[in-house]
This record gives sequence, structure tokens and C-alpha cells, in this order.
Amino acid sequence: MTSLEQVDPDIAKALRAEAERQNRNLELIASENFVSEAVLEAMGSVLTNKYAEGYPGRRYYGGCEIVDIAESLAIARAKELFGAEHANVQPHSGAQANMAVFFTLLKPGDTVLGPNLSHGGHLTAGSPVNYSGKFYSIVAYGVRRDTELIDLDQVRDLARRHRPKLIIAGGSAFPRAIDFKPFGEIAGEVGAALMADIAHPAGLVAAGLHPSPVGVADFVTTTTHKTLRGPRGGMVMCRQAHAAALDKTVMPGVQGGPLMHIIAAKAVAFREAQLPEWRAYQQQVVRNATALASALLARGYRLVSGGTDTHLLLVDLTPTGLTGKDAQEALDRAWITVNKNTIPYETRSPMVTSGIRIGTPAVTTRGMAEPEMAEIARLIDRILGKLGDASVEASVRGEVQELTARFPLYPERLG
Ligand code: DSN
Repeated sequence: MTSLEQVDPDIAKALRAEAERQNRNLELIASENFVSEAVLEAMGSVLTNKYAEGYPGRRYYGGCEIVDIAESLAIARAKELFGAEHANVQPHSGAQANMAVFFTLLKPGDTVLGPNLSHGGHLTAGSPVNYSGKFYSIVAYGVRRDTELIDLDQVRDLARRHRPKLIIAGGSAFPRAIDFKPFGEIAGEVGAALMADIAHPAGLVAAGLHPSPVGVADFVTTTTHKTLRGPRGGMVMCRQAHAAALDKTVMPGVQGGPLMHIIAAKAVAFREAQLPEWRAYQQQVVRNATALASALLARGYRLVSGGTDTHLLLVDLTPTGLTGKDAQEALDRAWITVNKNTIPYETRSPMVTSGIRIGTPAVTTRGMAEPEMAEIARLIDRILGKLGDASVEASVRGEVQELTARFPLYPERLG
């Protein structure tokens, strides 16, 4: 019996049930992934016990000489992985990484030009329900109606008209690669800073499969748990000129004690990212997304922008008459996990939506490849083609279980 089973059988049972769910289901949420046992080990370590406000070599507390090793390694590896001049690995999340950049550069009321949430942007790029939308004057840009690609003419026009202090590129539901260079040119022309949020494609960026904003953007923010396949957390990279101001904003500006166990796990994930098989993994993530997109298009589905260059696709369900909510719930009942997602020029609420977002990072970690993507498209189509049919759902559950059993997850845990 483990210590957890002895101390708290309820939580032990929940953890086991979640491991079983992750192993059994087809995980297609584009922002999720499965970390290695090594990353899990670092996360569940004694480093959680340590307070270490400050930075390596200059902490407010004693006894930090060992956690300094972990943070220094995380910083050095992050810089090497992305070719960045400076990295702050302390943000607890992507939202806090973005907040750190806002607080470094802006005063309340300053103007920010960022991507519209329903066109692929993130909550922290100025949504009215988020601090970013409450504290700053937000101007939103979107994608073109015809191509569903970012409308750079609109970005330029809005930048010239509103003279923002900060321009944001990147978000949570852009299926196409983002070229950061034109954003850099526009920012330079109007005297704005540029922040690239690469939370989603960070792994692809590090593997050279997606344009990198490093060297173009003043600040690059990311999470570490999506395509990067590290622990749940955030990070900011910037030029050396901004390093002192950024570090001061992260701590003491918006955070207190860093999560040293998570920082150690970030270091482990960045170590894994130095291995050739990690690059091969990222290549397969993109190949799988392309294969899944082709298979869904062949079955008559409409994809926003017509396809993908990245790890994610956005299915516009409008022609099927289904809502994103209905589709997500039906797929959930068949053990296929996706999320409902707004689409550009959305007419429904974010709780209903007209789309679903599908990503390949997690299934690729399990070892699935192009043949399985064709299978997945067929299973999704079976469910969406007969929405609410309990016998189809039961049959697809069987097929999902058979498919996922061929690619076991965390066998050491599930025995
Ligand atoms: N929740 C994340 C996503 O799913 O993309 C963004 O914060």
C-alpha cells in the first residue's frame, strides 16, 4: 500500500481513476499532453518544501543552494532550446507569464493591440472578463473572413490608428503557423513592444517546425505543458535589455515564492527536449495533425482556414448543424476528449460554440501515427454522424478502448 493510499484513500482512488481515464480515452485536447515519469518524479519531489523568493545566487531565504542548481539548469536549458538571451522560468502559468509582461511594460489604461479571443486569441490578450481587458485599453484584430488567416493589413491599420504600447501575436486556437516578422515590423513602425505568446506551438518552435519569435519579439511567453511536454507552468523569454525589469516584475511584482519542484521539472523537460527523439516527436505531432485534417476533410468536415500547419485543427461544425457543446458531450460519452471552441465570426456563446478544437500532441506522445489518425477521424465521424445514438456511442467506446490499449500510458502506474 502506498503512503497516499494509507493517508487519503479517497484522493488515491481519484488519482488512480484519472490515470485510468487518461489511459483509456483518446486525448485530443490541443493544449494537453502526457509528461514523462522523469518529469512527474521531479514534480512530486521534496523541492516543494523550499521557499526561494529571488533568483539563483540572490535569494531572500537561506538554504537555497540546492534549488539554485535546479533553477540555473532550467534557465540555461530554456535559453539554449529557444536561442533566447534571457529566460525567467518562475511564472506559475501562461496567464501569469503574460501578466508579467503587461506589468513590465504598461501602466493601467495603456493601449494594447491583441488577437480577438474568438479568432484564436487567448483570454489574457484583452478579454473583457480578464484583468487584461479590465486594466488596459484593448484594440482587437482578427482573421480575414475569406482566408481565415490573420489579417495583417488590419493589424497594421489598427496599430497606426491607435498607437498601442504593446502588440500581441499568438494565442490558443490558430491552426496556421504565425509569421512573427511582419508583427515585428508593424510594432517597430508604431513604436510598440511586441509580445509573442507561443504557449501552443512552443514545442514546434523549439524543434524548428514553426517560425520562432525569438529575436523578433521583445518578449516571448509560453506555457511549459502543451507541445513542450513539461510540467504545468509558464515561462518568459526576452532580450537581455529587458531582463532586470522582467525579473523584478515576476518577483516581487506579481508572484511570491517560486514553485521549485515545478521549476526542477521544467529543467527535466528541457533536458528531454535536447534529445533527437524529442525533435522526431514534434515532427510526428505535425504530421499527425496534417493526417487528421486530411481525413476529416475527406469525410466532408469544414476546417477553419482549410487545414493546419501546426498541432491543432479547428472544425467548424456549422454545416453539420451541430454545436460545439453537443459534439464535445457526445464525443466525451464515447471516450474521445476534445473541447468546444469558438470559431472566427462566431455567432454562439463560448459555452455553446460552433466548433471543436482538436490537437495531436497527447496521442502522438502515446506513439500513434498516421494510420491511427485515419482511425480517429472515422470514430469522430461515427459519433457526429449519429449524434446521441447510444448504441453507436457504446460501439465507439469499444473501438476507442481497443485503440488506446495498443498504446499503453503510464504502465508502471497502472500495472
Ligand atoms: N486553456 C488553454 C488552452 O486550452 O489552450 C489556454 O490557456
